[in-house]
Amino acid sequence: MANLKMGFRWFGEKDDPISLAQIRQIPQTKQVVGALFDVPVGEVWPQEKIDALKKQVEDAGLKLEVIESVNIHDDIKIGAPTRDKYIENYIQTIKNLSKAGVKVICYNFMPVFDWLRTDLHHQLADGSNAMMYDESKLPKDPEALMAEMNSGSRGFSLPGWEPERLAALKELFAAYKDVSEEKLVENLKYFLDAIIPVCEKFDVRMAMHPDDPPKPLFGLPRIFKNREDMLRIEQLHESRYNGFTICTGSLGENPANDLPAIIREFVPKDRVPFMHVRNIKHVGKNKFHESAHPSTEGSLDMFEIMKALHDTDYDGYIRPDHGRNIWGEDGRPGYGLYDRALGITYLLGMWEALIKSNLIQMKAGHEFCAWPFCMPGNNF
Ligand code: DNO
Repeated sequence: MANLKMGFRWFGEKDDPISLAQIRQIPQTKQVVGALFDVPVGEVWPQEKIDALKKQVEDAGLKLEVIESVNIHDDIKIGAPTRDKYIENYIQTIKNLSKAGVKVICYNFMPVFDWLRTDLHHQLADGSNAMMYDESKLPKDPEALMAEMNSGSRGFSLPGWEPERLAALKELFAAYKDVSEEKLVENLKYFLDAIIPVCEKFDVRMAMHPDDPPKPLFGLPRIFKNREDMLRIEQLHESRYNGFTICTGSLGENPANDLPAIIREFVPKDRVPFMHVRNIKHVGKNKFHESAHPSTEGSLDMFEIMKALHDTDYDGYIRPDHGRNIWGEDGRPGYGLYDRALGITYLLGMWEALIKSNLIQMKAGHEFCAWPFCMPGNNF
């Protein structure tokens, strides 16, 4: 019987208005999905800093088993001659994280920009606000996009938008000039071939995050957009340590992506150590806003997503993803407390119903699984 490990993303004491004590009060949520945000991309994460974060999390009664993200230096994605040095650093970071008991590293392989939106505070009819993407409003000039993201963030750092890295945006774009989709895939393979044997030895699973939005933008290639891309990536290095974060919101931005089918295909292959589960609402072509988690509020069928996880005995890590800012909260775009906590309660409510209805069927039939041992957080 599947055993969900529910988590909550946290940006650290200095940079997150949400405290660990608050996270501790969200029912059934034991995992903090954390990171070191003050180590420049490409450098080794020092053991003492990792250990300090772990201690802080554990002192609050929580666990630190998933890191999101250890970002990848652009030289690795570009395939620059200096990449080996950065890969060595990455390997050392994997070893250090493993020593602290980390089991999963979420990462992405998107050139230049991580996720992007055209409005970080789109006003919804109910008075809350959420992030929005409207391709017709996407500036042609990446510098203009960067300025909009920065001003929209209202002083919060945005994950994957490191100002020091993006300061030289023109140079960065020039460095990617010859990086085609094929080249980017080759560079991912080079990276995976170097790190996955280390991950196997140190028992840390890599969980690649989809591109968000899942399409090429600004002439930059994107290589994790759909099921076909996942098939290609999993073959680059055959190992359960070369896995995916299935982010329902990111993949769901393309209505052609059938999320329950993707879950039903890749979870049984043991390639999914981490799930991001959130909803979005399509409001036009290439136009969506993020929404509250329930199916009624967006375009994704969240029950079918959870049912696919249940039916495939998913027992990995999971977290709610971007929520709205509600009840007067003016938090980091996508990462307020209240709406993500509501999201967790909704997801776990469905999970309980899925488990109990299955138990009733099993009891009526032959097998028996003693409730409540099958609920998240209960190892048995
Ligand atoms: C945005 C996040 C991404 C994600 C990375 C994973 O809010 O979904 O920044 O963490 O792409 O590497």
